[in-house]
Amino acid sequence: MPNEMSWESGSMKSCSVLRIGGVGLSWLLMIAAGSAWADTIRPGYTAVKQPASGEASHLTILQRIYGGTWTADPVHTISYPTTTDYKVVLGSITILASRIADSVSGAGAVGIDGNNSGTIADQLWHDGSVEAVAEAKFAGDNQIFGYMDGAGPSKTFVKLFDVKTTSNGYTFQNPSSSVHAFTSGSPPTWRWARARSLTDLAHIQSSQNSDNADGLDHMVTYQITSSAAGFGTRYLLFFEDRNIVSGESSDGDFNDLVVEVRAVPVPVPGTVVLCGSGLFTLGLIAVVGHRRNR
Ligand SMILES: [Ca+2]
Ligand SMILES: [Ca+2]
Ligand SMILES: [Ca+2]
Repeated sequence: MPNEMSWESGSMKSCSVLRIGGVGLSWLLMIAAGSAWADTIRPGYTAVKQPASGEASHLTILQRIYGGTWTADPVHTISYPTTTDYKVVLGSITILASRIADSVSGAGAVGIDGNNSGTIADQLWHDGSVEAVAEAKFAGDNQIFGYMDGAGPSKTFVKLFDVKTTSNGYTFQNPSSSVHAFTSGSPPTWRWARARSLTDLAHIQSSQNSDNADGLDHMVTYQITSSAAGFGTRYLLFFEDRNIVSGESSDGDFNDLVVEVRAVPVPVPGTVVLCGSGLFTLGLIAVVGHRRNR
């Protein structure tokens, strides 16, 4: 990971809010970067590049999270660097990981509960109470997961949790997860975001391309669906934490931070919320030996 410098991790214990100023990049730079990660074979999607030696690919990460031996979905089988869907068959259970479009003109927001109609892109999200769980990290940089309310132009980053780990991989200290009820807007709308630190404004990137210092996509999304009872609809978010700007390069591997998000019932004060390995996943665990490491 030659362009992934180490970064001193801060210790943040509580939810923090930060307002981001303007990025001040030149118009020419934005134009040059606009197509840097676009998939030329599958228009509207961001191409994911092969990770550096020692880091896990999307295929490997899917297998680690959900179990089994995954294959590229024949409908969209194209080799790196590009956009690929995946699937696994585990006895009578099939799990599909289908990419959500990234940059489609006129696309709507993604419904966290999976109730989507028409064309959607992963830049904006809407509706509901959400559980977010860190699943993987392959980056030298510190990772903080959160969101920005609404569709902008405000870029107020709200932290949901620090991704607490001392090394690359799949093992995290608790609580590298969060349950949050979005309430801003009708319907509630937000952008997912990650940060290196709360003070490094250039490296707070959201799912909305225009929020980012290089104007590029920094999050690709798979919608995860399964025939397993109780699985519901989940989304796996894959972040790229470096910008394509003067003096900085990015490898475009989109595995620097991986977070699973899904709709959950609105939390009631005083109740215990079962995260990740709770009731929703019990059925699947029995079938695929689903491993959660946190
Ligand atoms: Ca995207
Ligand atoms: Ca990267
Ligand atoms: Ca990486």
